[in-house]
Amino acid sequence: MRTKYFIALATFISIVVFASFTLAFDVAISTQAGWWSQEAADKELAALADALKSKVGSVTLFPADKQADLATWVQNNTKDGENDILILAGQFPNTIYKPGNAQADDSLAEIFLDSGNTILNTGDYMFYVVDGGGTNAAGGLQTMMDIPNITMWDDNTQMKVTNAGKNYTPTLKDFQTDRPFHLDELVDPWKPEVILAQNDAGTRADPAIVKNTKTNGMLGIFYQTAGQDNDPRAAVISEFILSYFSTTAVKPVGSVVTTWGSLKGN
Ligand SMILES: [Ca+2]
Ligand SMILES: [Ca+2]
Ligand SMILES: [Ca+2]
Repeated sequence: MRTKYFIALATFISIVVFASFTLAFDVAISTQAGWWSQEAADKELAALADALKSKVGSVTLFPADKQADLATWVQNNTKDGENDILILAGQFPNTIYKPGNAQADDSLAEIFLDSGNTILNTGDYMFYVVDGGGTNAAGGLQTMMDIPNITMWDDNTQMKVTNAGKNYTPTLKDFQTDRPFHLDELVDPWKPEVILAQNDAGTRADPAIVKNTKTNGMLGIFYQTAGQDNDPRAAVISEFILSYFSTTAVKPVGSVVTTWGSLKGN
């Protein structure tokens, strides 16, 4: 009887632990770096994967020669009922968006976004660079968001950490960004979702997450900076994902407390 009791207890404890710490979404990381060194990206993004693995559904790293596999991941995670996260490192893989904005709507990447998933970017201007060239230029972000005039210019824009930044990402400190989100260029249904750091006027932000309030798709940037290999990307991005998504994600907890009570009663 005692053994049975302890097996049951251990099982319920592992259910509680699993339910509390595993978030029900998947993460893909494209490691092809733009505007920071590939060596730093490989190291930093492996550290990011380590910080996330076992805490989210799955984490998969896709180097530059695995972009066909990345496209398969994007397709498989587009309409699976989860808000999955694709992380880019400053370049836009040509397998999920036709270079030169040749498919201004309904690319795999845009369908993924418009199905309520999230894309984050670090390094160069979001969606601008393909295989080392500025093939998409500003049109990449504009066609992905369907906002004709949005841009991410302004080198050395001073960012000050917000209260949300202190709350979600304790590692984030004030810094200078080179490619911030222009919050004053957002057009409905896009709205600021979480602003972790911004300029004094509140018009430029990085890191920042914006949301399409019609589709629930989200875009986020973290350290869109030139040649700053030492920005603490792994720490800040993992802190954000594990804090923000753990408070918004639906957790599969069930009736653990009731079960525990009735188990004790026996
Ligand atoms: Ca998924
Ligand atoms: Ca999904
Ligand atoms: Ca579009």
